[in-house]
This record gives sequence, C-alpha cells and structure tokens, in this order.
Amino acid sequence: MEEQISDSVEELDAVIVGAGFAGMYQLYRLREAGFKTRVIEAADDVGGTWYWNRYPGARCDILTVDYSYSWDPELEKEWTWSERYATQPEILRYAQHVADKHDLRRDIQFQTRIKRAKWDEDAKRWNLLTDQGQKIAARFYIMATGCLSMPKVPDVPGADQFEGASYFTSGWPHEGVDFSGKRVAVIGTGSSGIQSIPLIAEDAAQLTVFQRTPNFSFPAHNGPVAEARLAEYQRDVNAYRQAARESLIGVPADKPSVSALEVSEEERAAVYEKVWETGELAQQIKFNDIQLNPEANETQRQFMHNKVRQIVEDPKIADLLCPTNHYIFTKRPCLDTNYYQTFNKPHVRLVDLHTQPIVSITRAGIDLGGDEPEELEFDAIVFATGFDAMTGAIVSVDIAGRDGLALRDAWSDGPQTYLGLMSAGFPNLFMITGPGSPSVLSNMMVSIEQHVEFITDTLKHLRDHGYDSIEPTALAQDRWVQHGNEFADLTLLPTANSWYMGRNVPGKPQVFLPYVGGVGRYREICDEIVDRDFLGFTLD
Ligand code: FAD
Ligand code: N01
Repeated sequence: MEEQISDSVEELDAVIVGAGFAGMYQLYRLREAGFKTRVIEAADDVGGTWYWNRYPGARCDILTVDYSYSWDPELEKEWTWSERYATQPEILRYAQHVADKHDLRRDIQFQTRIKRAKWDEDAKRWNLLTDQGQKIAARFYIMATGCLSMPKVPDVPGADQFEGASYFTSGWPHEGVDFSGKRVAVIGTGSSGIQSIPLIAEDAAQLTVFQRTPNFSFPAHNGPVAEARLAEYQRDVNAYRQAARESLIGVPADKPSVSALEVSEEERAAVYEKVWETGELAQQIKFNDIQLNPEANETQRQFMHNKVRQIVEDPKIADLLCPTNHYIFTKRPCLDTNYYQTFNKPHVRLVDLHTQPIVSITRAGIDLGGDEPEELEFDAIVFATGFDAMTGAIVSVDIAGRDGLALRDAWSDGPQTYLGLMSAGFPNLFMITGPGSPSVLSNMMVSIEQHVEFITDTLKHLRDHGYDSIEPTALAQDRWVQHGNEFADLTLLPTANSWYMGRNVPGKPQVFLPYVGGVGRYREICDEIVDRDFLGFTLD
C-alpha cells in the first residue's frame, strides 16, 4: 500500500540517515556547529550494527580499547571495557550511553526509513521522502547508512518455503533464541557464522554447518583487556589516538618492513606462532609482502592449515576447513572462540556445499544434491550469509541527482566516488565511509571520525564563504576511481571471491570497493585536498 504523502515540507539544514556510530557522531558535530539537523533511522534505537546483529557470540574483532570514540575526553575516562573484545550487548550499551550523555535522541527520528532523495537544482536542496510519507527539504543529505547494514537476500532456492524458524544473524530477535533440543542448520561460515556456531552448538541437539568457502580464523584469546595495552593507552590517550589515525588500519602498530621470504623457515614459523598466540587482527601481518606475493602468502596460509589440522580430529573435516581457493588476508580474517574445536563434537556436522550443493530449502529442511543426495530435516535455519556490502544501503534509496541522474544508473558499473565521500552529479550528498575510502579495511571508528570531521568542516566552510553547494568534478572522480583500482591491483586482494569485490552478491558489479592505501595516507590526501582549496571539488 502506498504511504500517505504529506502536503507539508519540513525545512532542515542537514538530514543524516542512520544512527550507528557514524550518524550519532555526525549529529553531535553538526548540532554543535549550529546546523539544524535531524537523523532518520529505521531501527527503534541507536547503535546500527550493534542494534541489529544480536546473534550469539557477536563481538568486535578490533580490541575495544581501539574500537571506541576518541572525540569525547570525558567518555575516554568514564567508560571501561570489560573484555579485550566486548560483546554486542556491551557495545550497544556504549552507544546508548553516548546517546544519553549528549541527548542525541531528541534529534533522531526512529522507525523511519528514507525512501527517496531528489536534488532540486533551483533551490539547491535535497527533497527527501520517508516511508511515513513525510517530506523533508535539506541543503545537505548525509548517508551514514553503514557498510554492512543491508543483509544479502539469501540466494538459496526455496528459502521462503521453510516451515521451521528462520533467523538472520544480521537481524537477530531481541529476546534471543533458545536452541536447546533443536536440530539447527547454519548456512555461511564468514565472521558471523564463525562467531555464532560454537555457541549454537552448545545449545542445539544437532547442528549442521553448510560451508561453501572455508575462512581463515585466528583464536581471539578473549579475556580482560591486556594490562600492557591499557597502560600504553592510558599513558597518553591523545598520542595513542593520534598514532591510530596515522596508521595503516586505524590501530597503532608497527609497519612490517621485512619480506616473508627473506627469513629462515624457523624464524617465519616463530613469527606466525606469535601471531596465532596474540589473537589480534591488527597484529597479524608481520611481513611486508604477505598481501602482495603469492609465494610469501603461501607460507602463512600453510601455517594456518597446519593449525586447523592439529585442532580438528577428523582429517577429512580438517581438510574441508582449510581455505585453499583464496590467499590469507584477501578476505577479512575471522577471530573465533573454539570454532575449529566445535567440529570435534559428535552432534556437529559439516556439509561441504561443493560436493553436496543445496538443491532447495524445503518445508521441512534442506535437500542436498551431488553424488550423495540427502533430505535433511531441521527445526531452525540460521542464515549467516552476509551483506550487500558498502553500496547496498546507499543504492536501496531511490536517489536522483542533477538532471534527474539516478545514482543506481551512475553506479551501474561500480560505485563512482571522489574519496569515497561524494559522487559527481550529486551535490551536497555525502557518504560516511563510502566506497572508495579505507572504511572496512580499517578500525571503522577511526575512519568514521575522520569522515565526520571532514564533512563538518566542509559544511562550515561553505556556510562561512557563502557557498550553497559542493560537488566533485568528473575528472577528479575518474582519477580517484582509477587510483583506487590500480592500487588494489598491486595487491592480492582483488583475487578473492570476497564481498570487498562485490562477488558475494549475484549480478553486483565486480570492483574492489574499499581504498587500500591505509587510513594515515588517506587522511593526508584529504587534508591536502582541503588545503589546496578543495582540489577536485566545485563550490558554487
Ligand atoms: P551502521 O552501524 O551499519 O548504521 C547504519 C544505520 O543506518 C543502521 O542502523 C540502519 O538501520 C540505518 N539505515 C540504513 N539505511 C537507512 C535508510 N534508508 N533509512 C533509515 N535508516 C537507514 N568494524 C570494526 O572496525 N571493528 C569491528 O570489530 C567490527 N565488528 C563488526 C561486527 C559485525 C557483526 C558487523 C556486521 C560489522 C562490524 N564492523 C566492525 C563494521 C561496523 O559496521 C562498523 O564498525 C560500524 O559499526 C558502522 O557504523 P555506521 O554508523 O557507519 O553504520
Ligand atoms: O558475512 P560474509 P558475515 N549458499 O559475507 C556464505 C563483519 N563482521 O556476516 O564465502 C551458501 O563474510 C558465504 O560463502 P562464500 C566483517 O567485516 C565482523 O559473516 O560466499 N553459502 C560466507 O561463508 C565481516 O567480513 C564480525 O562462498 C552462502 C557466508 O555465507 C563482514 O561483517 C562479525 C550463500 C557469509 O560471510 C561480513 O561477515 C560479523 C549461499 N547462497 C561480521 N550466500 C566480527 O568478528 C552466502 N553464503 C567483528
């Protein structure tokens, strides 16, 4: 049914879509700068990722000391994380605490979705329409819609026929799920699957894991925040945060300077063992050619295979759990707690979808084909099948820019952005951690804060200098896209069937979506562009 469209139009300076960590901070900054701002959020509270992904085992994979806001000095002192990798409820409480502390909710409209956005060239404003039929006109339209917020539609035949319970890790019931005594299927072995499978196995009577591609996973060694790390952070919080901003992935870490092929096998093994024992994503790449040279990469890949074979008792299952079709670190590696150990449990089964593909989900379960067809019955199916990452949430809004240009058409061969912040033909439309920025290759808090500060400073600059609009030039955008692709092509990253490449969504253009240059270098580029009077942008 078409919504009732209101006759009245509300006028605002800025509309932000999304009340995750990006939208919350952007609201704080714009309000502080005196812009009349509203956030529109589909959920009924703040938190974004941490509101939606409530599956068992959901945690961050960047130490929470690092995965936290740096813009509120009081918050740095008053909040203490209970673990190295905090759980989803704790991170959600943190987001809620920030919203309470800064009274953010008074400018957030919940349970509302932006459906349409149309640029009015004469008024130099965006005309927005919500799913409540509400019209809003705003000079600036800021999409804080998240890189991993649009669940992938399950491309499994018969998914809607199943008469048992279906769950998505990306939209888990708030009240939780009791799997005790149940026969449970989990489809997908990315980070969400790998975090949830051990805990679901603890409750379920039977658990069957459907694996298309095994992933590399390191033990998280979760526990109290490491004293040494905490001391380093507390000694000089500002210096610590600055080191994160200047780093490669948004966490203070030494840059590797030695090739994996320059050292002896024994030295390499000792390094990889230490990496395995550290359980920290930011400390996993210790040689400078791991993401560049297949031969170097192979050394760590083999180390990981050996670890899996040491843990998993059945050699055939161990083989299936060893990734062989992609290089390590070409997909985001996972951090787990007892993932491989779970496959030693008698009530847990691994189905390899290459030898037994899913023919269909049925009313009672899942039918498998291949040389050994089977009809399996389940009480519940968990879809840990991932996201239409980086572009999904942006193009799900019907966006029309200058001369009615549809963003979906402009991006039909892949996203076209300048710096991952703006797109030519769409004046005054900003994306926080958009495609073409370091975003998902980094500690997202660092990337979010940098974009929010860039956008805030840009809006103030426009206001102070009497400009109505800003837009990247087509030339600057083309060069940025070219630079991003060429940079990525120097690495092994585009070789994997990853969501970084859009390869997880049938029909999606296959281009490398994030910027591989690192957050420190990227920040320097952005700063230089501003210093050179917004080089590559047209201000009008
Ligand atoms: P989100 O948190 O995704 O928020 C976007 C919001 O926009 C959502 O609430 C959504 O409802 C809303 N929205 C979207 N479209 C519309 C619309 N049209 N109308 C209205 N509302 C809309 N990153 C890390 O750096 N470290 C980690 O450890 C880490 N762990 C993660 C664990 C999980 C399970 C997942 C899924 C992601 C993880 N990430 C991690 C990435 C994470 O998404 C970011 O760190 C961060 O939370 C993103 O914040 P955001 O505000 O940009 O987007
Ligand atoms: O999603 P994914 P995710 N039939 O796309 C499989 C962040 N995150 O939600 O690889 C069968 O990684 C798919 O198989 P394949 C993090 O950045 C972080 O787990 O396409 N299988 C894959 O195994 C992460 O990278 C944490 O062959 C199908 C799985 O489903 C990102 O979010 C926790 C299928 C999807 O894996 C996404 O992670 C969670 C089909 N039709 C998320 N379709 C932390 O630990 C898909 N699959 C912090």
